[in-house]
Amino acid sequence: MIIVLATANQNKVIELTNLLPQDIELKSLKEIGITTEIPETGSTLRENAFLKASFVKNHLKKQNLNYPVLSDDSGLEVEALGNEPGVNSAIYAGIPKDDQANNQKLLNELKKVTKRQATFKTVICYIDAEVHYFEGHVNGTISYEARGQNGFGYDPLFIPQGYRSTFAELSQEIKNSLSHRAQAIKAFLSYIKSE
Ligand code: ITT
Repeated sequence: MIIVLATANQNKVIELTNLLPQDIELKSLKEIGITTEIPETGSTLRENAFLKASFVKNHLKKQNLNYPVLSDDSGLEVEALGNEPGVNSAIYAGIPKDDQANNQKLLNELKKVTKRQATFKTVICYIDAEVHYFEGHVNGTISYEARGQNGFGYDPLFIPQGYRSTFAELSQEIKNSLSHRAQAIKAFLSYIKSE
């Protein structure tokens, strides 16, 4: 089985490759000839996940290719910030997206805040003959400073519930056993197996 991954984020590609079984062959956007950025103008993770997957599906149709497409839209919801940055997580500190600037902005916003609960969410949109959605989330807290070298994005700030370390301090294996993305992929895999 071949699936096209509708993401330009190399770190997501790495995680998804580790989370999906090896008998699924993954194709990147580059491999199918998409090199421009796909617009994410939706107001929810679900809408943006659909925009990315359907953009790629339409591109494939024009080439008479019928591969299924999988996209991932993720966001960090911080309780004390009214669930921001949420759907705007990628461009929290402005355009172009910059992980370090996003983390710095989040730390600044939470400078005097002790209530640091947050939830990381992923919505996967999978388009085969139909459109399917799979969701995952993980609860946690935001650390007081960036810690760790692993992962990407907000990983240096996100401490999953039950741990003292940030995702960036934990191994990829541990992150992949409990992350928002892992939960969403688990739901996706049970759909694939039922097919
Ligand atoms: P694509 O849209 O091309 O898939 P993106 O990086 O724009 O890539 P999102 O819109 O889903 O993806 O990104 C939301 C933001 O959340 C972005 O800043 C990511 O770096 C960050 N992010 C996503 N998944 C994450 C994870 O597992 N750990 C930490 N940060 C993550």
